[in-house]
Amino acid sequence: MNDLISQLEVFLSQSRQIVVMTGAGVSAESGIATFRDHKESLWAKYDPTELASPEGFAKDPHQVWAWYQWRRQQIAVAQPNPAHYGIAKLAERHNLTLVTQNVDGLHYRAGSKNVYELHGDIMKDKCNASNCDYQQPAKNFEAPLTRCPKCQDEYLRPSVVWFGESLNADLLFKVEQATEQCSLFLSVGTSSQVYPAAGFAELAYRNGATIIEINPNATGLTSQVTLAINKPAGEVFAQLNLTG
Ligand code: BJW
Repeated sequence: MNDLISQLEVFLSQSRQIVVMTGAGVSAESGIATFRDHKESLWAKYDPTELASPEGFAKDPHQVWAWYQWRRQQIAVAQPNPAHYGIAKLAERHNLTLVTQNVDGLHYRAGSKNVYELHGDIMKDKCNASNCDYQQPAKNFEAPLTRCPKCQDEYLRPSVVWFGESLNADLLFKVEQATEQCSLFLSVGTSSQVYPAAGFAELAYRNGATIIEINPNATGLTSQVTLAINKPAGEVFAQLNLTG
């Protein structure tokens, strides 16, 4: 482990522009369940790919709403871990773009600024109607499903990106630009299975950037990385020298 940390420190110190892409694994040590490697929770009982979809919401809006309210309660009491804090600290001394697939806001709570949240923010509600722009911070994590107060047409839903829905085009453009310019792409705690997010590491690879992955398990990206650190992200960042 010490040798891997030293190698990571060397790569970081030599890099002009860094993109950090995080996924659910970065919040695992904060007690938030990941999507695809959890055996013992609600995640095992229900298929997240069905719940996190417009079809799932249309089929059973009350169940999907209850699932998100449960997750909001979990996230509200969770604390950022050394990986969130370490990434925020890295940005103080590097030209770093932080991109996350997570909707939990823990990077912001750890002090990161300008986080590109590709899949939205679970702590906001929006109207499910495509022609209504109503959005508000979610305040009551026990409240039942309600109709949109503005249009009354559709239900409110969490302001996140479900399967089959488009990501924000401006955000994608900014991430693409940063990825094309980076010399180091750090992939932390993502299974690299969900697109377009997973495509950015591939783009960085094609452009000749160094790819480093921090993940206890191998992923589809692992064969393309220069350095794979098969350890939990919080442990890795806790050992990284982030001063100087
Ligand atoms: C640790 C750890 C520790 C554990 N430390 N690590 C191209 C090819 C094929 C398909 C597509 C494609 N382009 C688009 C698609 C379709 C689809 C897609 O990608 N499907 C794939 C499943 C095949 N994509 C979409 O639909 C996207 N929209 C889109 O592209 O629109 C245009 C379009 C539509 C339709 C067709 C074509 C184009 C939207 C994707 C939205 C994803 N939304 C979700 C839910 C968000 C809201 C919510 O939270 O409920 O986002 S799904 C879920 O997956 C969530 C996550 O952000 C995302 C990624 O998961 P992540 O973060 O990687 O988590 P896990 O659980 O998979 O992995 C955790 C990892 O952590 C593991 O590797 C562990 O080992 C590791 N780990 N502990 C470090 N301590």
